[in-house]
Amino acid sequence: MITLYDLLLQDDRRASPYCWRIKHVLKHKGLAWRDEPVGFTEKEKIAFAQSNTVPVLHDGQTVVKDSWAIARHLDAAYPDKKLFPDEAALAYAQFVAGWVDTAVQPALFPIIVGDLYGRVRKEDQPYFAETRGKRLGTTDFAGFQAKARDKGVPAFRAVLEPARRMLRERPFLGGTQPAYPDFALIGAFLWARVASPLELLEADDPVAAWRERMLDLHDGMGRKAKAA
Ligand SMILES: N[C@@H](CCC(=O)N[C@@H](CS)C(=O)NCC(=O)O)C(=O)O
Repeated sequence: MITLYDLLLQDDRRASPYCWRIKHVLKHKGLAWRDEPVGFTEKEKIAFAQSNTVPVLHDGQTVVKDSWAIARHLDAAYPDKKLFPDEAALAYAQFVAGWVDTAVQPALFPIIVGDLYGRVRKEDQPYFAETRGKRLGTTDFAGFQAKARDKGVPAFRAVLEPARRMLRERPFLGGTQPAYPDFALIGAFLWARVASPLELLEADDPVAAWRERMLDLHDGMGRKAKAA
């Protein structure tokens, strides 16, 4: 039995980009799992894994924290439909995941933070305000977001340029089939979709067409998730 500890927002919304990566990996491999929702202030639920963050995966006797470690564990434990068949695939996936972590998600955060705060569970809002307020230097998240959008939306689109160049020539970052790089990037878009009604992309952007393909995967798993 696999249990995935997943971040819980208001009205059962699930926004965590890192958890979305793992849900895509589980579906890709055809694995069933039990979902365990964790609010921002319910750290006791993941203390057994010595983790402060989700995703945490409990797979039989094995406990794994951190999305990259979880993806590697699942690929080793369930070798069907390999994500990382060789060192080149592993290296490419690690690079794209690192780019999403350090460039794509940081470019998204300022332009959705007000909407995200509005969807955090009421009981978790003081925690979010304290932790994210320190990062941004303000707890007026709506005001911060409004100011950030003018420059922030074009800046976010510019960050996507490497993916756009790839997707002009092939349907997925993985080539003809979706792979871990696609799961990492769609995680960021699902975070935004669940948290905010802001349209991030121009209609004719190849990244927008790719996003539609990704939302259709696995019987529309991403598309069916409660959006903002
Ligand atoms: N490097 C970690 C990052 C995980 C992470 O930051 N998760 C966020 C949710 S998206 C979290 O649990 N935050 C809890 C908090 O801020 O207290 C991974 O890849 O799993």
